[in-house]
Amino acid sequence: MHPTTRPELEAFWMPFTANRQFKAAPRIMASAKDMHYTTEDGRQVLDGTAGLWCVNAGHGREPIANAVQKQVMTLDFAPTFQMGHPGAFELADRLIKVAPPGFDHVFFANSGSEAVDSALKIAIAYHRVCGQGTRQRLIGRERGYHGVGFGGISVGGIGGNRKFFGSLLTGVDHLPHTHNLEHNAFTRQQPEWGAHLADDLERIVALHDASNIAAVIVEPVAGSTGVLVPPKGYLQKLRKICDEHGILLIFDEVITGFGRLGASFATEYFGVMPDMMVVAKGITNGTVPMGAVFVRPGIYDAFMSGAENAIELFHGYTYSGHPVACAAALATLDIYEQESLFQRAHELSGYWEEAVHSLKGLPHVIDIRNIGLVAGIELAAISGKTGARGYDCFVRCYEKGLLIRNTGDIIALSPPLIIEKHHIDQIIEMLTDILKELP
Ligand code: PXG
Ligand code: PLP
Repeated sequence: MHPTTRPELEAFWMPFTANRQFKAAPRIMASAKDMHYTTEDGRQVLDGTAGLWCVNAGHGREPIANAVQKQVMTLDFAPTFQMGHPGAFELADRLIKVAPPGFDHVFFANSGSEAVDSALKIAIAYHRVCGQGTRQRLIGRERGYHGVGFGGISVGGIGGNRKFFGSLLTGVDHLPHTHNLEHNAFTRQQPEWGAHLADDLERIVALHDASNIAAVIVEPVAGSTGVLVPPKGYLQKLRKICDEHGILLIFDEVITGFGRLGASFATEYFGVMPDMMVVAKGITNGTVPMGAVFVRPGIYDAFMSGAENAIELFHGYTYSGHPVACAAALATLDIYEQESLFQRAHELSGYWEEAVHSLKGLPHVIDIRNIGLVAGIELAAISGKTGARGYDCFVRCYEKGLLIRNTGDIIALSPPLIIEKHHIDQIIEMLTDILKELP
């Protein structure tokens, strides 16, 4: 058993954490600035993951802190049900301008999970208000991560996130994932092989009939499951098949949004326009929780048809468009723009690619994938102990002064977009040393 050496840590039931193991040997961050965390025992840890893929402009940004402070003292809270406040309108308008052309309205939530559930509900309700109420089925993808709401885990494809939670939403089906080491190991950016996997959507449509399908939801680049870059032509095929059958296509850009790929959004990067785009994380630089759903013209309008005094969409959160989150988001968008951080990510992506691929040949490394300022490094699993090597690598990195993410035996790197080349070099040096000593 794990002795509790620090009883003050006991009450917090930690999310996605081995609680007993953690509480016996905690890793606790005390502060953060720019590219670094400082641990409670005063060590510097280089942030190779932008927190949890969210702190795209780096830590402790004063303009965001100032905007948050000012907002709390000006208007801490105002409902957005049947009333409003300036920030939510300003932010929605601003987001439409930041996003690739083609979206015209934004619905606010407080996390990626809530934004995903909002998008799925909007999709089903949209078909209903259009007189196609039989379109209720949702299609996700194996290995997909769409947060942890019942909607999100139902369309999600990570077994461990689903198996404890009963029968989930009914009427969900899944596309096959696109991960294939035999064909695509060590591919830089998009693999050549795998576009045909999108054709499986035709099989699913044949099985359920298009008249019963509301939407397809995918991460343009799957993040949480271990950085799976879409094969060339894959997203275009999904778009085409959805169009042919009147199915809405939802891109979950919770990770890929706000510059991660070296473009504003994956939608822009891949040149494929979904009907809805889900965002969170980088929208406020991780400072205050927020999520949002962008919709294409026609979706909002379809709801605006009944009596003028009737609520059109029976959905929303107490904190939808929270004033403090809106203030943080507006200040964050200013930083992205003033520092051209999406462009910066693009310019650094070549250096990043060379750097991460230099790990090829080191012990245990069976694949390296990259796009924008993201990389996935897949390690061979220890026989019978899947995930043990990845976790060991994570702990050793933390102890050496580098924060990485491990999903099983896959290491994900996604640094703040303010990263300098010398930080990239440091990440590679530390990882090289650790991979050499890793049993
Ligand atoms: N969609 C996607 C594509 C995500 O990556 C969510 C939805 C849910 O967002 P919230 O804000 O509800 O967590 C996410 C979140 C990891 C990791 O280690 C990834 C996420 C969250 C926590 C850890 O890869 N992604
Ligand atoms: N549970 C209860 C009892 C509530 O009154 C509310 C909101 O009023 C909720 C849950 C939902 O909370 P939220 O709007 O923050 O998602």
